[in-house]
This record gives sequence, structure tokens and C-alpha cells, in this order.
Amino acid sequence: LTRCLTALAAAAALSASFAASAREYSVSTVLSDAFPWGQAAQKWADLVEERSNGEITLRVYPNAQLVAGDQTKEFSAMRSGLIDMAVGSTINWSPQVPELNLFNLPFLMADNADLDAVTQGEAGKLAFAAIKKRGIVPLAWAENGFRELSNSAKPVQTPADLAGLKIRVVGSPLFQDTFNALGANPTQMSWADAKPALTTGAVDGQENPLSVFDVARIDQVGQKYLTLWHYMADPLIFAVNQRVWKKLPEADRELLRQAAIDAGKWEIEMSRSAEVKRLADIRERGVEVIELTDEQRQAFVEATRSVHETWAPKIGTELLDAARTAIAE
Ligand code: X2X
Repeated sequence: LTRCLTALAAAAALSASFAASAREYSVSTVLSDAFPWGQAAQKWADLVEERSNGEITLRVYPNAQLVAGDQTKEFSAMRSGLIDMAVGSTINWSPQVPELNLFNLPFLMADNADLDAVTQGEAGKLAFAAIKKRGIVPLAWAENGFRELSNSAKPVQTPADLAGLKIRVVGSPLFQDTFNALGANPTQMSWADAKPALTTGAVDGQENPLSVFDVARIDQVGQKYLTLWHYMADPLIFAVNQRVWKKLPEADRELLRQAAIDAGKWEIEMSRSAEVKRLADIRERGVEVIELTDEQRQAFVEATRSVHETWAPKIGTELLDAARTAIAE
């Protein structure tokens, strides 16, 4: 019996040490590596594989498949440990982290310089603190991009043009408020449901970055008009479940964090530098691209001001002020 128990203990120790030397973690994303978003996650996985000499494997699960396509459940699933890590959008996490609605505020940030000032400064630190407070360890930023408006019905140049148009919107209830303020008819649904809804005409329009419009070939589902209004951008965040993080040796944490920072920087540059070509390709496919004058854009800004008032208390004054200061500087 003793010999038998010794053998069992040895086997258990062996399997434990094996598990410790070849570790694999799940990483959730909404978009696959056909898109910059999925490429950011894959870059992270590649850098980690390489720098850990194959000891740490990050396996990327795209299409929000670990939460059956419901991207607004990703944060909760990561917190509960169903998912180890994610490269997730601030939009999809904002139902659980209300502070992240900062990035959803219409026309708060006008361009990449504004966005960088927010994520790289005090506001970015406060946003990370809000995530940490809810049991997730944020590591670095990437981005999905400035979101533009498309529809199948008409060139949209004024809020009045949106009257009655059915627009597919994403997770946070803030988007309902924005599109209601504009007089449109918003319908919340996951990305998995969006393309079928556009195809059948159940909805008339949607909003997403140029990279998503381009790669997902949104023009092929009847979206003939694209208004460049740059009304908001959703940054992506590399993050880890807290229990997974606590179990990691310090050196591995540093490796994961630095690889996330490097992958994020790489993706942001790559994605931004592709925008001009993407827009040219979209135009070439026959999509009518509407560029707004400053006055036209201002009409959208004014029509959505109420959204800032409604959501400021949920975002928090300290964070909002830090963002506004960073943008103004
Ligand atoms: O669902 C969307 O529109 C997408 C893919 O952009 C996000 O996950 C925020």
C-alpha cells in the first residue's frame, strides 16, 4: 500500500509540475484576427509565447464565443474565472464598469490626439482603477477606432436625416440615449446578430470603425451611405482575471504586461495607418461617403448634449474632469 501511495504521489507531483511548466490561458475577443482587434490579441499571444520560450500559451477565442456571442457578458465571465484574460472593448465592459461610459460620450473626443491624451494620462489611470476595483487587472490599451455611421436609406448630414431610422447599437444603454436624442430608432443587439439584421433590413443602419466596415464588408449588406462623424472611439483593454494574476510569479506578470503594452502600441499604429486606404477601398466599392462640415457636425454635438448630462454622474466627476482637462491641453 505504501509503495502504491508513493507512486500516486509521484504521479500527482509530476502532473502538477507539468501543468506549471506548460500553462495555457484563454483570451476572449469579439472580433477575429481578420480585424485589427483580433490581431492585437494574437500579437499579445505571439509575444508571450516567444518571450516565455513557449512556457505560457495564450489561446485566443474570437467572436465572443466563450460567452455564446453575448459580448456584454465578457467582463463578468472574466471576473468569475470562466475566461482567464481578454482584449475587450470599453463599450462591451461599460455595463459592469459604468466609468467606461466616458468613452461612449458622443463628441467628447474629436480625434486620435484627444483619445491618446485621455488614455495615456490621469483619466486613463482612473479608468484602470475602476476596472481593478471590480476584480480585473488591466494591463494596456489598444483600440477599435473612431465609430462612423452607415445606413441603407439616405445620406445622413443632419440629425433630422436620422429621424425614424432603425439603428443597431451596441451594449451600453448610453447608446439608446444618444440615438434617441438624435431622433433615430435604436435597437440594441450583439455583433453576432448585427450583420443578419442588416442583411434582412430589420435595421437600417449601424455604427462601427472603418476597419470593421471594411473587413466585415458591411457594404455588401446594403449599407450604401457612410457618414464620417467621428462621434466616439472605443479603446480596447488587455486584462486578466485577478485570481489568475495573483497566482503568477512576478516575472511572468511583468512579461504579460510588457507584451500587452507592446502589442497594443503595435496595433494602434497599424490600425491608424491603414485608415486612408480603407476609406479609399470603401469608396471604390460604391459606398457614398459623407463628410461633415464643422457646422454640420456641431448640430450633432448640440443634439446629443443631454446625454453628457444624464451620464456624467455615472461616469464620475473626477474621471470626467480629468478627461476634459487632458482634451483641452
Ligand atoms: O459590436 C460591435 O459593434 C463591435 C464589434 O464594434 C464591438 O464589440 C464594440
